[in-house]
Amino acid sequence: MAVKTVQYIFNGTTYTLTKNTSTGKYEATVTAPNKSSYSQTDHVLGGTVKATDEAGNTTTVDQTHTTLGAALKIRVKEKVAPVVSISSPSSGAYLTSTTPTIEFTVTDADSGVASAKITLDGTEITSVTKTAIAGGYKYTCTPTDALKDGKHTISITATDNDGNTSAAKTSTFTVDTVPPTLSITAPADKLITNKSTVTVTGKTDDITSKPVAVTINGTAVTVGADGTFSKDVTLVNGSNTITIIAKDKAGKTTTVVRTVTLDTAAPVIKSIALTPNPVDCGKTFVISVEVTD
Ligand SMILES: [Ca+2]
Ligand SMILES: [Ca+2]
Ligand SMILES: [Ca+2]
Repeated sequence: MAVKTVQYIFNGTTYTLTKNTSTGKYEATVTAPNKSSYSQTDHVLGGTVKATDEAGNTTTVDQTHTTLGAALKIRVKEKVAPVVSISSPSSGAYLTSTTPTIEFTVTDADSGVASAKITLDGTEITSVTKTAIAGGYKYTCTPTDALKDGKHTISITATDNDGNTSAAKTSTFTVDTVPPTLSITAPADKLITNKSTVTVTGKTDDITSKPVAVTINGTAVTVGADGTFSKDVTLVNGSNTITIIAKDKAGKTTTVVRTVTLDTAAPVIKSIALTPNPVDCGKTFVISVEVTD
């Protein structure tokens, strides 16, 4: 009556245990697999212990054993946090919507995504739609209340099924619902001039998303730090439409249109008549001139 061998079959490998002379128990040091046991039944890995005596009798116990089985079940946990990726709004984005769609994904290469938490300006959004993607989920939500103009920050953390929580992933974006201001100081609307160049001057500003970009008839002009701009526009004879558009970083625009008429042709004097002619001393006569332009 002597034990010959004690073996442990675990995760496809057979380990031969050695007797600890001080305790009398059979032992081996086993390296856990590199993969989480979360996907296994009850999230644990089983195993088999096989004892053989010198006479060749064998006793086998595995995880299904009524009394000893539970002791053979081991939970293997991975240590890699899930990966959070914010699809929108992207960091630095300028938005014109006060209820922008927020979309992000969470994936985990091993135990899988257990939960995700999103806060907007520090307040959790609890109504979130979740759809499965490869390795995790895509989450979609909108702000609980309409956002005010200005900067906002979303922050997302996620936890996997083995309890690993990601560092917070954040995105700071700007909501801007107000178009820029635009005032044109020159030319006056409906100006009539004989100069073939007119200087367009004005000033623009925006509360939320400066700098403002300005175009005149589609051509970008330089805008100073104080919002002023000045640009010569060449006129053609007749009516000229000058369209000035100011656009903030969110894409909100304000448009001003000036109509300027260029007239370089001098008037034509076609006829002159003095009536009566001759005229008596001290009496009146009428001068009548025919002029066209
Ligand atoms: Ca993980
Ligand atoms: Ca704006
Ligand atoms: Ca004329």
